[in-house]
Amino acid sequence: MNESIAIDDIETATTFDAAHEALSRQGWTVLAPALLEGGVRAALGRFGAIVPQYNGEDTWEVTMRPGFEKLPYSQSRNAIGPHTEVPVGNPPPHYLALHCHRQARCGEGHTRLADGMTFVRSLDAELQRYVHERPVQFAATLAPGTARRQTLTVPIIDASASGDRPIFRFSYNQFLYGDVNPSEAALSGVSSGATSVASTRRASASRDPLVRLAMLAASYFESEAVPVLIPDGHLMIWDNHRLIHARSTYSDPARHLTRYWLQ
Ligand SMILES: O=C(O)CCC(=O)C(=O)O
Ligand SMILES: [Fe+2]
Repeated sequence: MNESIAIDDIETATTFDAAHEALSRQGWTVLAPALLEGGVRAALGRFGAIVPQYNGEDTWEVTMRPGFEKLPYSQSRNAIGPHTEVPVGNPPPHYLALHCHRQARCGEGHTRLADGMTFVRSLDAELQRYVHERPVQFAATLAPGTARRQTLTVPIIDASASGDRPIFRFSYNQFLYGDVNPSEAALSGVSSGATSVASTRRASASRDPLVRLAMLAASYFESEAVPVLIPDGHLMIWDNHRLIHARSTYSDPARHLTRYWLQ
């Protein structure tokens, strides 16, 4: 196996000023290891306050764990469709960060990023109106297959948010399968109530705006998203109110990143 890792053609910030500039210009930045010498938490503190995640803790390990082999989940090696983090949050975490301990050596496992508003401008007028005006019920079980479910009903572009910019929310999983963290049953379109909604949606794919949005985002990501293979020891931060992210499938079981949420 090739132990070196090709750093994609991405700019890496070597000062905090450069990182802040990139974050406000393009919505994301990758911090070089030199900026993390005082600790990852201290570096993150320059961008926001770390807040707890679904597990109630400040950190979440993005690495393969048994039990999620068939799911589009952070602790699997599967691809994850275009989404924003915690769309049921009000507000969702403002920034997301991934600290890379070891990137996949298989040539895949890219974190992919695209600007939500730029994606929206690629849509036809009817869908643009839909994302601005129509309230959508976002729904997330805390982990696949568990019982606790949160919902929030807001337009995909929420202009009523308190900041100076709208908040963009998106979930390929939710729009196709009815939940941000779909169970295996929801993915295969059998059993539970939520699932019959999902299969009905897929059946009427051409008419359902959410299904169309999921499909259009997936193909938009193929051609337009920036694929970032965060190098070992680096930290990527992005604006979760503005960017959509996704992940490509990978095979290397040693890929390991730690995820943080900031407000
Ligand atoms: O594995 C990745 O690159 C990102 C996974 C993801 O979407 C997340 O942890 O929020
Ligand atoms: Fe994510």
